[in-house]
This record gives sequence, structure tokens and C-alpha cells, in this order.
Amino acid sequence: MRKMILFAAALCMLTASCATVETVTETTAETVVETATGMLMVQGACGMCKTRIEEAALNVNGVARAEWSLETKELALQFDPGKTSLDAISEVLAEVGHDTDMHKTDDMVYAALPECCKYRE
Ligand SMILES: [Cu+2]
Repeated sequence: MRKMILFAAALCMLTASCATVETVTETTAETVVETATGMLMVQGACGMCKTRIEEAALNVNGVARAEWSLETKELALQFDPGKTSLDAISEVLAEVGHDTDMHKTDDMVYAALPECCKYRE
């Protein structure tokens, strides 16, 4: 199962159609600030999902901004690439019940979501 997930993620990266990361390095006199901007497709169904997704992402150390759109299912992220990665953030989201284009939520976790949050057909 783990192999299948890795394969799906690798395939995803090859096609480069889903998750994207862009890294910007700004150097000032004394500090080097590195910020990565990324986009993840995250499944969800309501406002509660939005809160859960954004809170989970913001709880990841290094994440500065997380904004999810209920309409497009896109999660716009800004984070420190030295502290975290799109892959790590995606894994946390799958752990709290939301499928992403990189990780799938465990069926047991999904089943425990409130009825209004059921996004699978
Ligand atoms: Cu919901």
C-alpha cells in the first residue's frame, strides 16, 4: 500500500500537473529569508473543512500562510522550505481527514468526519 502511494506521488511529480512549489530567497544585510509558495489540491466539503484544513496546515512548523478555497479545493501555502515541505504538509492534512493530490486519508479517519464534511462520492 505504501509503495502504491509513493508511486502515485512520483507519477504526480512527473506530470507536474498538481502540486507546485516555487522558492524565493531574499537576502538582506544580516539575514537570509527563504519563502516557498506552494499549491496543494485538498478535498473538502464545507466551512468546517476549511477551518480544519487551514488550522492543520498552520500548525505545521514553518508554515506562514494557508488559505483554502471551497470552490476550487486549492490550498495556497507559504512556508519556510528549511523547516517543512509540501509533502509533509500534505501528509498532515491526510491525517486529519482530507485527501490531497499527494496523500489519501485512511478510511477509518474519513469515516469519523462529521456528515457535512463527507466529500467522497
Ligand atoms: Cu466539512
